[in-house]
Amino acid sequence: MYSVRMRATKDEMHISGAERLVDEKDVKNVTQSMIERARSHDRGKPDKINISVEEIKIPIKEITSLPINLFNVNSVEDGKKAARKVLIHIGIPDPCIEKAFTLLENGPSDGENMRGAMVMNFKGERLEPDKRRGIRASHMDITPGASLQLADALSVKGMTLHFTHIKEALVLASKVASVKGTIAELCWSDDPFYTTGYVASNKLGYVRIPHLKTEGDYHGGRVFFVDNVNITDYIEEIEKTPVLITKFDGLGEISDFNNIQENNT
Ligand code: WAQ
Ligand code: MG
Repeated sequence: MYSVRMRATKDEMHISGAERLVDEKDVKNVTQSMIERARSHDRGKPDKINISVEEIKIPIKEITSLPINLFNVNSVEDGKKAARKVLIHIGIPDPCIEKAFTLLENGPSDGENMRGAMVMNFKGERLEPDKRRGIRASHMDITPGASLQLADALSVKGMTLHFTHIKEALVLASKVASVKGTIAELCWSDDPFYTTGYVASNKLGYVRIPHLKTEGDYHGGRVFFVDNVNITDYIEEIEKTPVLITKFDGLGEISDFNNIQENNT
């Protein structure tokens, strides 16, 4: 298997990125479609596209995805409240939640977005060594079979339009949740026209929240909330261990937060 990764920039500013784990025979097609995708992104046309193709020489960890739970809200205010409630339910301390929101809302890297994620412990300390770059979850993908299960579930809900976004975020969140020490993740897009975000955890799955920022806002990012980690080992596993999702764990809805179903897998 090969890890194929793409990163597109304009004037050294991040525009888009993508990655796959594929058989040798698929490397050519996948690189080509990544280049096409990089050149038609909402954030603008890149002036540089990097593609890396790397043979994977260590065993690939196979996992089941997190289940998706739709938490439907109608405003950014309600969306943020929902995300806070979910994080509290998972056990993230309040001051950490406040700090995470403030950082993501204002751009965690001197007002700019980071390329990667912040890592925050339960004292609210940021553990990522490079505060501009953050840490990058990488070397992960989903099998065609599991991807089809996801596509079917989304189509039942009339959400096919969001398939690609959801798939990529679910793959990342499932890998991150599978790494020892991760308690939760908070994310929303840096894409100004994509307002959906999520709170992911082994406890409650991938809780998808349609409004975490207002349209036109180009701020976005990720926070991995961790407890009891050796940061060097943690980063190594998030960035380098190959993970393949072989099964999709289903799609549910949260209508009443007080009756929220815990994920016991
Ligand atoms: N590892 C860690 N952090 C990353 C990575 C990565 N591989 N890729 C992106 N980030 C960080 C970085 O700070 C970006 O600015 C931020 O996350 C957002 O990235 O409909 O599209 O690719 O259910 O814009 C979530 C909702 C969409 C999907 C998330 O993120 C849905 C999204 P984006
Ligand atoms: Mg983006």
